[in-house]
Amino acid sequence: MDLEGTPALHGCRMPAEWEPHSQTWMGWPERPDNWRDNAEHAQRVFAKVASAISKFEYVTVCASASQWANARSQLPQNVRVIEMSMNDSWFRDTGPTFVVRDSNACLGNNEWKVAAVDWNFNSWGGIEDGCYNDWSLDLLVARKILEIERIPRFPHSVILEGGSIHVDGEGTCLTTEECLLNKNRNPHLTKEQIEDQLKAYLGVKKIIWLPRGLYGDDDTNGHIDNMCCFVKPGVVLLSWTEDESDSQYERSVEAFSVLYNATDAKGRKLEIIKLHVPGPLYMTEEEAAGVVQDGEAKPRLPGTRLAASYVNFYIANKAIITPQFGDQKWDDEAVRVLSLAFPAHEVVRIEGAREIVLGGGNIHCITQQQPALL
Ligand code: KQY
Repeated sequence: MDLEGTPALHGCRMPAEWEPHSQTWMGWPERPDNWRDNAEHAQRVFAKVASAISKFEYVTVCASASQWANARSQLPQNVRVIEMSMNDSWFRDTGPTFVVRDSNACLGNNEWKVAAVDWNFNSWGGIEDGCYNDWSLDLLVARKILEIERIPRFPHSVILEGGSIHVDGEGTCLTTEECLLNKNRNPHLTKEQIEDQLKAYLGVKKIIWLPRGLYGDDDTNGHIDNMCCFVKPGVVLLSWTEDESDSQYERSVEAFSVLYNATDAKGRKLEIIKLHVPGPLYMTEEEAAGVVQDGEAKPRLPGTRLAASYVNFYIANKAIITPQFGDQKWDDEAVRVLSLAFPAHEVVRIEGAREIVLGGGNIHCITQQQPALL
């Protein structure tokens, strides 16, 4: 069912990721021009992520017709596997952005409490700049999920990926200018008009703009979900490095200064927790050689700096699903920092997350939470 008007007009807000979920949605990787060796390594890591989350909440994995049996065989029985076509498997970006209507909004007997925004999508920048040339199936992913769940939909023409926004559930949205103001998304909209859209569709009151995302995050033009996220209202985690010779350094310092001087929708100053990046990590010859370079998708070149960050974790019910890159020192440090930041959650390590980074994102980018009906 399609709804008229905007979520804010219906009294809705996008809940924070730590609010209770009814389930997590994921896709299943397969395209050989993005995932090396016919996606065999990526599939193993996606299966690990789904399996880890499924210990804390329901998980549905969507796989194409030709991959359904393979996905079913690699995933545990408590994970639901359904058939869905897609161009790639980044459900943070192609899935719905769920919104909730809290119980104090006036509801009739049969009225809905959860709805979702179905944003427009152009493969992270369109034909010139984007990651692949045909995204027609991705455009239907959010709608199909909402049909399955019988959840009402707010269709929207604005191009926006879920990885480009984070909310605190109390009126504040974090994003980056590098992505949301990029001319390859919504060139006809000014910053003020984009703010108005975020307010109307996420139910937020205040937007904190970081200038840039993570160094090397060129696929997404600097999504916020690799750079900075909320831990709870008033507290953020920021991708950090102490190495002044690393190109990441000036981006982190610049973001720190914006966050330090910011206040949120409730007028609070922010506490900033630094989360050191791994590496730097680079794509190897062997990894690049495993990707089919067919002209349909962005080429993958050896020596490319990988957009690897521990901020790209996922908050499941009672668990933090955390990427690990095989960089012992910073992997352990990330687990230490996240355990302190989320004392009521179990921090679960996902080894081999490098395979997701090779495709251009990480655990947060491949997951999408559906809020619980409370
Ligand atoms: O960062 C994300 N939310 C998704 C990354 C997609 C990269 C496509 N190659």
